[in-house]
Amino acid sequence: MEDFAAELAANGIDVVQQLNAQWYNEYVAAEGLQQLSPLPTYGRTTTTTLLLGNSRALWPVFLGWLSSQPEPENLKDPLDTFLKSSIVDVVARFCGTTAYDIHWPWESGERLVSMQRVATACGMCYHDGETQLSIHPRFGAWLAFRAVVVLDAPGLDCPPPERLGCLLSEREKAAAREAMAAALRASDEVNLCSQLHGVKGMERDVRLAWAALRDCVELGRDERYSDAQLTYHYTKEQAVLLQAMREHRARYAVATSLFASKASELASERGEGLLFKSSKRADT
Ligand code: B12
Repeated sequence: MEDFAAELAANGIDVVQQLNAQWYNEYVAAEGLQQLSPLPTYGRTTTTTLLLGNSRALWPVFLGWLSSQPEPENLKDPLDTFLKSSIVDVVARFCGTTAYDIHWPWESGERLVSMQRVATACGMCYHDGETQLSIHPRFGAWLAFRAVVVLDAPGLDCPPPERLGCLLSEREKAAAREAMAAALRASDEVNLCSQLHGVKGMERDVRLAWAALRDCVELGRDERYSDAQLTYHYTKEQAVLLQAMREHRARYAVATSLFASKASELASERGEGLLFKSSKRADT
């Protein structure tokens, strides 16, 4: 499991939480949420399930991947493409011949999984009714869910963990209530789904209003997404993304040249001609 988590983290998916599918199924049944189908259990009494998500750590990895694409400006839905291909690839390698099923946050109908309820059922996050966000003890409101993977394998041999208690103070809740009302006022309430999760992305004032709601949560403020990440998540504007990619490339180039000059400085201090000397030594 550690190798699997490390590989996902290398792809920017730095939050991996194991649970049993049955914990989620029992929770949504107890809440009477009939619109949510149970997760598959493969006929087992406990079934290994993984909730995958990311913090701000995703952004530089994603920009690195984007820079390596032959025509980044011509990619359709680059973030979803990157996430889907990395998750599918790592999960397929990890599972080998074991059957599995990946649920994505954008699926609907019988395939709809409430990612927030999964996070609550496994005790990873507190679901806050004022912000309608899952709050993580470390990342606060700055966490997104990317997939739920169910494997045909026995799960954890223990009861579900305790649900996390409230992580917000009364002051934060009051601020969130106001911010939610302001965000709803700034939005087109009839078309909330297409405006907030649609292909087009949010207008500037709408985006700022929803970001202000997240800012009401004090926990995890240091984990806030960078301005570029936040703006891109909300607006999906290609210009924002390409600019961030160019800045990332420039930072990477500076870091690489600093590293190279430091390495050659150290080598000359030791009287070594960096690559030639060491390859000669390997030959002898
Ligand atoms: C539909 C949806 C919405 C709808 C909810 C409206 C509604 N009442 O149906 C709208 C369009 C308003 C919305 C908005 C946003 N969402 Co949304 N949304 C979803 C989605 C795709 C499905 C939720 C669902 O229908 N669950 C099924 C029901 C039966 O289960 P439930 O647990 O009872 O779900 C309810 C709550 O999720 C609640 N809810 C969730 N968000 C919001 C926002 C508002 C304003 C309200 C009133 C209710 C509400 O409404 C759901 C239906 O009653 C999930 C992804 C997923 N598959 O879980 C993301 C998800 C919940 N959204 C997310 C985010 C980040 C946002 C936005 C910030 C937009 C964005 N692009 O970043 C905004 C603002 C939310 C905020 N609180 O700040 C994240 C939350 C991450 C977290 N840490 O909690 C999720 C998990 C997506 C993800 N990939 O991570 N969302």
